[in-house]
Amino acid sequence: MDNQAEFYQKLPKVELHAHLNGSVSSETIQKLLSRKPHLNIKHSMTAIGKGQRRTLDECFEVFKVIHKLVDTEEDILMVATDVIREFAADGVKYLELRSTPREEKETRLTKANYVETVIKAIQQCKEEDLDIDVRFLIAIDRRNGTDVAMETVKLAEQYMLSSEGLVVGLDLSGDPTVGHGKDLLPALQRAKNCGLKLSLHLSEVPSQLEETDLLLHLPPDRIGHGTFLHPEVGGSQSLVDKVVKNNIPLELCLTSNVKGQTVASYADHHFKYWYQLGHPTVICTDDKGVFCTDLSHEYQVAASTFGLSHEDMWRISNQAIDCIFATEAVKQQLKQKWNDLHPQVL
Ligand code: 6MZ
Repeated sequence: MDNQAEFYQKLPKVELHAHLNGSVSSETIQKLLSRKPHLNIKHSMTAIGKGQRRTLDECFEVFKVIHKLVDTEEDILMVATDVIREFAADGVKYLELRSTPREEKETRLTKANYVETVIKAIQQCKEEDLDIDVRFLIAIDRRNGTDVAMETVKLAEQYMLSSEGLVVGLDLSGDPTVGHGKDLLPALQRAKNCGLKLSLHLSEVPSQLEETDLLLHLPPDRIGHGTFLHPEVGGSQSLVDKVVKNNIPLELCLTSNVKGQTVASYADHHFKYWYQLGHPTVICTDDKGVFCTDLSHEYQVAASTFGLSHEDMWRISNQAIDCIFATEAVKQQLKQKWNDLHPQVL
């Protein structure tokens, strides 16, 4: 490992935008492939390697392949524990994992089993004494429409109350070109009213301005991507003003956006716009397995692309603590951890 890579690995980090099934490493994929050789799935179908790019549509096909490989409680438990251990090994001290509860008739997996298995994985990792605090955001896949969204919110509500603080919020994700946010508004409003925190994928693709404007009225607690919010890329000043006025942090995933071709190059990434504005942004991975990255690498790429120093990157990771969905007490513990680690890292 060179000096730079070592610095970013040691830097304590917060990961707030990680889709469970997009985060599966090649090592775990290998284990899944050997469990299900009959599916005839190749490694190249589950990840987008160095220098490769795909359209966003093609990325969503990759998730479908991974879902075929992860369809039992046993698979989910292995995938979730592996992903948590990998984030811990990469220096992530606080992680919010998000995942869409799935029902699989063939393996008799129910959505409740799905959620409980992810919770079990988080609890198992706690017992291993890993230096990482993990929470769970239950995800709505927008392509499944109004009724499923409401059902997902009810499930999230139930587990928010029974998971001892592990389920903290709700994510809205899925193919941004499918469906319209207005159909999901009642479910999202209900989630907000019952105390679930909301992280919504907004303006991940162009031409979603009306939907974004509508959903910003909730308002969400964080925004995923927000690639096309600002006027320089066809967004609008009024959207930016709403985000700034409500101080809504943005979760930014550089490699994901470049490989998924919604952003032309690292230098063109909207990180620059929001960072220069002094608005809270959190560097995240999105799908570390599919996009073959890790959070240390994302920090290193942001620093080298935008000429930021180690001190700047420390500040960015420290400020991410303010954007987490866990309680104020957890924030204070993390701030303390960062203070303790400061002399060893910088
Ligand atoms: C929107 C995304 C995404 O939920 O099965 N997902 N949604 N934009 C993205 N940008 C690339 N990346 C992942 O993890 C996979 C699911 O996360 C969402 C999609 O709904 C995908 O099916 P889970 O753990």
